[in-house]
Amino acid sequence: MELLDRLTELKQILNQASYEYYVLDHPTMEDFEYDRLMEELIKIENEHPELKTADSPTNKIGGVVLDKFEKVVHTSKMMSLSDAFNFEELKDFDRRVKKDAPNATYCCELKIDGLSVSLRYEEGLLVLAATRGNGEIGENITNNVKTIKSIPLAIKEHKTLEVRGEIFMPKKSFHALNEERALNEEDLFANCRNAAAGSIRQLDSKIAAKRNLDAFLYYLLDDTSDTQVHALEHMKNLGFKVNPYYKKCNTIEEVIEYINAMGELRPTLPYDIDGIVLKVDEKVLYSTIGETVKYPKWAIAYKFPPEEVKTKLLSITYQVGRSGVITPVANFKPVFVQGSLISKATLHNEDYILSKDIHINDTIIIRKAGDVIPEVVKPIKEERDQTVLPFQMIKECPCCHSQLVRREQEADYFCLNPNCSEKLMNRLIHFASKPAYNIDSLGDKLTIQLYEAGFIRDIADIFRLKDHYEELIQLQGLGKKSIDHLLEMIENSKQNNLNQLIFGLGIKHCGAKISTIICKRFKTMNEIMTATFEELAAINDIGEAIAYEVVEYMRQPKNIQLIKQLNELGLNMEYHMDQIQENFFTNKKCVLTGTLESMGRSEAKKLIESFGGNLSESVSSKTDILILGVNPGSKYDKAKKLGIYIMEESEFLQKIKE
Ligand code: 3BA
Repeated sequence: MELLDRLTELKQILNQASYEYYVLDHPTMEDFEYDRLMEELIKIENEHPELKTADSPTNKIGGVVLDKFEKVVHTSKMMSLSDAFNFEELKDFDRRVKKDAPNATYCCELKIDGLSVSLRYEEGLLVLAATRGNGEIGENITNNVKTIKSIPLAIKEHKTLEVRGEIFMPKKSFHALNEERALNEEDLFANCRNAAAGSIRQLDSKIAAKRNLDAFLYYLLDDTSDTQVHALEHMKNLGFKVNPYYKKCNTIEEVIEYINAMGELRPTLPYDIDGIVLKVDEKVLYSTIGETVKYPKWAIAYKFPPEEVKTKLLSITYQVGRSGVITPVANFKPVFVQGSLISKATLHNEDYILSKDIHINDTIIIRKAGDVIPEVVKPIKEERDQTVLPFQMIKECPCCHSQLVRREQEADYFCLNPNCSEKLMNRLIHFASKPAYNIDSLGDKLTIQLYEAGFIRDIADIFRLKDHYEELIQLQGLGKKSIDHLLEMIENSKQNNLNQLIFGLGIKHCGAKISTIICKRFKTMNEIMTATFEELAAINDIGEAIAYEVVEYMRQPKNIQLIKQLNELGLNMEYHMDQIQENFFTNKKCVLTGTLESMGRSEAKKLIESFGGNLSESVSSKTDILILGVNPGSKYDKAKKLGIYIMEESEFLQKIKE
């Protein structure tokens, strides 16, 4: 057989097998056979690279490495969806729709918790995949999208079309990925959505290929189907993966039934959904009902309320923070909430517990606030039995047993004993932590171990560890190699900048930002130690409370002693400015509105600050740049009115790199 014919045949067989496996979920070929044919194809393409085409299944393996993502202008704007958080808001939507279109019916779909993508096929071949971006401009992620097994590289009919849908990471793959990252001590992804977004943003498509992404499509541009249900069926026939749980509903009551049923189904699904999407089924009605600049008025997203789980409160324990603050913690029977096993949640303070009337042994309701931090919603009083005990705040420190103090106007109790062991230990943990002195390899666990073994009592002891080499090697679980590495990291850290040291000391009110401001003004430790209250309070952003705490700290003999020792141990005591790499954002006042697809707000803030810029909450005439995320709020309108420079996410990412 001619080489070209064999090549065409191989591609056809493999693409068909892949479609049956990944889209239809109905395997027709043995893995072994698939691998064998794939190998044959790879071999031919390697020998004749000019014969490799866009629809070749070898694209699924990845391999293209980019240095950044190009911008893509969408052929038609990618809208967003307005939200409904309860059935009342959903019924309001129904009333608005029915006013313009009394005969409308609905197509309900699951709302996949992933990221939107637009796919362009030309003459049947996948030529472009783009993120939503700001709706008008997205990023070219074609090479990564080509590695997604269920997305066809070629469709049966040689058509030119555009389809849109959602890329997601299945729950199983997400858990496996996080497990692997935990082993490598890499940061974990908070949820499937972030993991999918992080994977699609890999510049090396070989990495994206390993991430096991998947996609559902739900929107075909310029489609001539009369209804959304038919459009979904049409997409299925074209070879796209369409989520099977869509349903036609004639009334809003039926929609609510569907929502309840899907809420039940949700925990059993292999992927995350965060709600359902409700669309008017009859496409002729779209133009009558219309749209706003941001979203169509014929569709809405109903968001599920955060998952709430019942469990038993076993005990309330107390932590002593580095400032001596006492934090009560709820310890409950471990439960799964939104995909992770949790057994503890902060109870903040005495008033919080009393206001919720929480008793020990109560059945309580847990949920995740902002999707990550667990919180106790309330106790179920009806389920109380004889075993419950009313809560009473402790009066003594759980660690050193000294009398606790609650000052007037304050909600927290404090342990005032300067030698309280847990307090000292938490100071050391704070000092070594990433945002503070950032001693690589001296993590929480090791700090606790070294503290409990008596090697370190105060910060200066960390830098004296090298004098105890022989004893350290005897420590359980630490090899010679890791001790050598630890000591090297400690030595290296001595060159850290002064703001890290000031933050690490743990002076009240002196967070990372304030510490840097103080260092910028005074430049050396000596200057800071001798700064007066007036000089400190005169600095912009530094109030009297902070100034008082700094002076108070620097006045105490034991602190003066500590700093003197740190100086003798060779720690850098000067602030060097050259740390800041100047770029576009240096000295710029930025504001962010909406959500960025590529990073969280705090990450964006850190980035901007690392270049000497500033990210603040609200738009004013002093704002230089408004960074535009997804679903922008009123800040967007205000910035437009004030003529402030508006920067899309893609430009932001670009400028950050320059
Ligand atoms: N349907 C997300 N937008 C969706 C086409 C419209 C739409 C969504 C949807 C605008 C989901 C906004 C971003 C966008 C394509 C614009 C869905 C889902 N329908 N089932 C009505 O499952 N997350 N998102 N995507 N165009």
